[in-house]
Amino acid sequence: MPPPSSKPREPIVGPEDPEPPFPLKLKGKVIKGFGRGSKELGIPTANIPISGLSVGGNSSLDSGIYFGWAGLDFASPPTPPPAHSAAARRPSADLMASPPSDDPALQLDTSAIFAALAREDEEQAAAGRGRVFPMVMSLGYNPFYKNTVRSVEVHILHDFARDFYGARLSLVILGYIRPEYDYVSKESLIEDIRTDIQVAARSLARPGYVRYRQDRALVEFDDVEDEEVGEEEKGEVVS
Ligand code: ADP
Ligand code: RBF
Ligand code: MG
Repeated sequence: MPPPSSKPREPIVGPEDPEPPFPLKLKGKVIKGFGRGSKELGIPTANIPISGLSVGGNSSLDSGIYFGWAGLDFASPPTPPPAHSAAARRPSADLMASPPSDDPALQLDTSAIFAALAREDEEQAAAGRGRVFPMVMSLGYNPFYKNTVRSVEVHILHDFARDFYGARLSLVILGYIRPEYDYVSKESLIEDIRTDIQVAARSLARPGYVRYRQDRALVEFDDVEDEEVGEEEKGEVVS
């Protein structure tokens, strides 16, 4: 599906409080993806096995772009950054700083809101538990790249010093942003993803959504399977 012709995007999506089917939950270990996120697009995405979708009975979830919270457990050893280190890129920080604008929705400094929330987590992080971050998630076939298997990819709105392949990731998905599109150019795909990051940040900064950061599922990882999955291609195909 092509994107609607250069229509301006809504700055915030969804109702004031998440409504069914949200919240949806999903967990998995961070695996190797297609190797494109950081290198080609400048936007790293932590891929988790698609089999994680069936855990909460979500295997029929529509493809598209979603937002919510991500709990990350670094208990598994972090891997050293590859040559094209994702950590060298900092797309989210720039995007969350509020740009000059007359629209009050666009003046929101979401990075300041999330920094304050993160400070509340410090004690928990020091105790060795996971930390919670805002996230935007792509579920689907990446029509621009014509993938043959469905994938789950999460961009976390935080600048990490290093990669975290093998870490356990727990998602609480709270809303839907848009369907996946095909694009005329890589640049227009990147532009839309950057807008998704801003839409996710603003949408999540509302009290009805911030509340879900307390969900225990985000910091409890004991139920994440210890399966070794090498590459995205090995993921289970869910149609
Ligand atoms: P792959 O194709 O293997 O998924 P990417 O280029 O998409 O590679 O980079 C993803 C990796 O980058 C993640 O697995 C993670 O280890 C790391 N990473 C660093 N910063 C982020 C971030 N903000 N969001 C998601 N992943 C990140
Ligand atoms: N790929 C597409 O082909 N079409 C899309 O509309 C699309 N939207 C995305 C939105 C977000 C927020 C993210 C993180 C990724 C999106 N992708 C999309 C996937 C992108 O092509 C993929 O992350 C890279 O190719 C790396 O696997
Ligand atoms: Mg990726």
